[in-house]
Amino acid sequence: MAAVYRPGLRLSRPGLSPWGWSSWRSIQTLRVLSGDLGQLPAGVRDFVERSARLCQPEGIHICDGTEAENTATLALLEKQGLIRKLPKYNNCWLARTDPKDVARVESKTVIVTPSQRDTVPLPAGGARGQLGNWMSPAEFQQAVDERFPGCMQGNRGRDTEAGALKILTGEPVSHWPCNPEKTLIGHVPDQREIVSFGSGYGGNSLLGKKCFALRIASRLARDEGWLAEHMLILGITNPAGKKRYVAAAFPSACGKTNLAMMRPALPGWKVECVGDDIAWMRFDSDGRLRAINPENGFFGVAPGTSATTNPNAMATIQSNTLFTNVAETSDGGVYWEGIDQPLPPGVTVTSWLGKPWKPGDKEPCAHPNSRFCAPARQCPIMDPAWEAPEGVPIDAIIFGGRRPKGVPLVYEAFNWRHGVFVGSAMRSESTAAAEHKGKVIMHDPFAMRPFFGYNFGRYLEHWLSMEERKGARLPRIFHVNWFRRDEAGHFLWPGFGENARVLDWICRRLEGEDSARETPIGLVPKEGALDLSGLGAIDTTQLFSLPKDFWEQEVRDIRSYLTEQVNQDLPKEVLAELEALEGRVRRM
Ligand code: SAT
Ligand code: MN
Repeated sequence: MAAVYRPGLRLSRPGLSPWGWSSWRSIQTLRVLSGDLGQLPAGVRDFVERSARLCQPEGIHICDGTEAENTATLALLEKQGLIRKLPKYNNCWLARTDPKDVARVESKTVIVTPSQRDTVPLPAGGARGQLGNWMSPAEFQQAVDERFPGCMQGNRGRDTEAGALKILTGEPVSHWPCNPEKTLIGHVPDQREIVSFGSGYGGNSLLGKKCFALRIASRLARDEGWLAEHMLILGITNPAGKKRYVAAAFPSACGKTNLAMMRPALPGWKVECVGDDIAWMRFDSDGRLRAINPENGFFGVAPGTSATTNPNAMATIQSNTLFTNVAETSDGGVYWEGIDQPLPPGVTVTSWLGKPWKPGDKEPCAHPNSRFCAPARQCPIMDPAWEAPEGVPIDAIIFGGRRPKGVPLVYEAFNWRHGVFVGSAMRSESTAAAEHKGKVIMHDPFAMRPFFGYNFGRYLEHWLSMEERKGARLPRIFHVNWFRRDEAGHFLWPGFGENARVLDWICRRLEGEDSARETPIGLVPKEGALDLSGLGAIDTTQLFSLPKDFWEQEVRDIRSYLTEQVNQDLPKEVLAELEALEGRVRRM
């Protein structure tokens, strides 16, 4: 299965593929180092053979997925100097990548369809589209032809590779195999194909993750009537033993993994984790929305992870974990910003760039997007049903963002259609890209902006259509914001384990409790309905205030984003929800 998503491999047969195979140089024999080509299903074998003829690797290794194979692969990577052992833990490893290959590259991530509008809405007034990148089949064919022929050939003195060692003419920059100038992450949804070149970073090269489980799967889901979403899934049990499952979508830097593994601060409550990043959801024959996590592990951001912010993640990564671009301690451990662990006397730190580092240095010791990659089963609070093929029943969907101003701690959508609008209008503060100054509030509808596999307008139609499904019991939709600040810049809400108090209110709403009051933007907890016992002073007036001038500006921004970016493809129902919100804000 893994091979299907490997760089350059295609699922289609030659006769059916629009991409030409004829120009590939043929090689006489395919050297199979491990496994038996003859044992593969005919389609897979065909695919491997054609890919090998194209890329010309020195040998072919057919994965068997065994522990022995894993051990041998780690040993090989260690020998090649690509990873090093972290002796402080059990079977943990550190990879330091080329500093140019540290994150997803959105500008080089494309969806290939004959018609541009199948991939992206055409923005109004010639504005630059922000909802994905389209590439024509002809341009894509050319890009593939420029990159793949012979790309796995060793010892050729060229700096091109996809899986082979980098050999530069001149000083080697790093042993990390990558080709940042030529990186391309291509998706061909009509053919269910992914073609990835030039990057070893998780989101670009673990093709079962964002490429398949979100981009290709969102298109499959649209065709087949289900949902592939950028959502965590968690189970929450109240002190009386009543359990509910919720799914939640947050843009990056909003603490998705922390919420998925939360240790509730409310006594008697229990949270269990089903997944921290992706949810595949479909209605079962009883009309319940059921979710599975299609992943086997966690690929989480290391900086900021600590025994305080996420004790369960810290427990998960003590063994069998591959770290990338974190700092290393002289006693064979890992280190990063916000790990919240004092360095033992005499222990020194080497930064992700391989330089000596000490606390107080200006540059961070770990790359801000440094990661841990660990098996999900090691998380102490994995839900007993996390691998259940039928999935877990979802009662609520939570959208959220990092909003320093104006957006209350929690509100509930009036109904499904309003909830779809709330998802479309999601925004979040992110550390600005280099070309911006300071922090900016970015639109990130459904937290899916970099992951849509097809036109976002049609995605909205697909979500709206769930309402028409016969017998569907639609989950309730909520919006949360843990990050509101007061005038002095202090957080108004403690967050982390205390977020269980918000989940408690959501669960009580699901039970039918009359604990909400209507506001122009949605339903918020009635006075006293949020359990704040033992929390000390919380300024609920500020936490839930809805400044008219803020919301006037917010609806203006949402309108210009949706009408410019989604333009002709904006469903009339979503536009109607926007107009209804504008009217309510006007009357505030
Ligand atoms: O950057 S990745 O796509 O690999 C991980 C993530 O954003 O969830
Ligand atoms: Mn993600």
